[in-house]
Amino acid sequence: MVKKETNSIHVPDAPHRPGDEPKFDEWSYKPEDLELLRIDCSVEDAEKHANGLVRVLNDNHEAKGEWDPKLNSDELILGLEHMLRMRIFDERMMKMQRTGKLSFYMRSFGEEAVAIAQTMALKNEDWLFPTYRQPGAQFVRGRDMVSMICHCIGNEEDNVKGRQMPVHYTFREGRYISVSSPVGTQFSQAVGVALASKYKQLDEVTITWIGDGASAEGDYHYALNFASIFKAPVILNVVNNQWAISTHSNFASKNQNFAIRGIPYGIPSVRVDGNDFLALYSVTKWARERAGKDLGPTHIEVLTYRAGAHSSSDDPSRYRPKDSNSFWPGGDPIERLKLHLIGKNDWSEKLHEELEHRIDAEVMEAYKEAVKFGDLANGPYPSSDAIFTEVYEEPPWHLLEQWDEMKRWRDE
Ligand SMILES: Cc1ncc(C[n+]2csc(CCOP(=O)(O)OP(=O)(O)O)c2C)c(N)n1
Ligand SMILES: [Mg+2]
Repeated sequence: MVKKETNSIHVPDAPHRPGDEPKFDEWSYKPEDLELLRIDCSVEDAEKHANGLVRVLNDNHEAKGEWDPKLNSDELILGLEHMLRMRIFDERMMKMQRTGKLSFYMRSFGEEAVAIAQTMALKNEDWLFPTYRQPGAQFVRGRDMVSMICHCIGNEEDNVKGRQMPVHYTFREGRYISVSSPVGTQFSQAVGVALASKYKQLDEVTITWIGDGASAEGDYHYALNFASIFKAPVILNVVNNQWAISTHSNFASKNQNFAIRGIPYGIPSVRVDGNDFLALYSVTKWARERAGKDLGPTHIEVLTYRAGAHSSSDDPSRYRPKDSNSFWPGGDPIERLKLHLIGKNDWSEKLHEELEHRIDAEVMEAYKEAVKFGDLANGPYPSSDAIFTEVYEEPPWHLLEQWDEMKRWRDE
């Protein structure tokens, strides 16, 4: 066997590490750069949008360009309120986790606009296939905060009876499908549900999200292929927040533009500023209209930044510069929408502060209500029988055997 001199495998390194100045390319994209696409656009028509970045809010927080969805102030204030609710809820839940009241937690910090703007752009009968980074969609669909907290605690009122990790919500009434711990599985399931709606001739669209890291999995590619071939009414989002726990997005894709990966599959693809509420809303509404008119799937890269830790078990200061989020060219989604509204004289710092206080009280109230159904340290918890019930209509013999064994051990 003849060995070559250079046979090492190329392993990409992150662009910045602890102690470095965070390195982000400056954005030259302006809201006026990209025209509104026709809903029946060809894949080629969208190439410019996949290579560029759809924005509506400019650097002075004014809404500009053809993608401005022209939402009225009530709709914008509602969006701002949902985002603020998500952030305050997350902060409170993290404190609960740190004081031993929750076992684990994951925040949407810096990415609040994604699920909230995108879900607001849909119809209520549309199906949501989220990851753990889109719980905000539930606020849009009217989920009661007490039941969300009961799930995170895993107490007796947890609607999934402790079978899932915290933040892996299921909200049937809101068509918010169970979050899957094995990342990526939701992508191809979403395409299947979209095809079922089409087969049943229902005016229902499916939206799904996958992270930059998980988009390196096969599920992502199967989903795009199926969606394209069968013209599924589905909106396929890759949320590129630059990190998959401690792994930079350059590990998931050699090409750092994730949007254009939809083009060879024949799917119109767009890249959007994920911290721009208006741009996200607009692109999603456009994609919803395409799907609703049977024009097929849309693939969207949502360009954003994971401002906080991956989860309560993670310490990002070990692998990326501290406060790197403050260098992100897309800024903060809440601050940007707030300044936009203030600029239009529809909002003020005072109203903002009052809203923060009101939501903070709402979260505390909900937490106190939730622990009445059991806390992590003392229970009551869902019965251990729930491991065996409600999975199979008729549990198979080997599970019945295990169930008996568990009862013997438990009741001894
Ligand atoms: C199939 C699978 N592999 C690995 C993991 C462990 N894991 C959980 S989240 C995560 C990172 C996912 O990153 P990304 O897809 O970018 O989503 P983000 O957390 O950034 O929103 C990993 C590796 C998992 N849950 N499932
Ligand atoms: Mg990621």
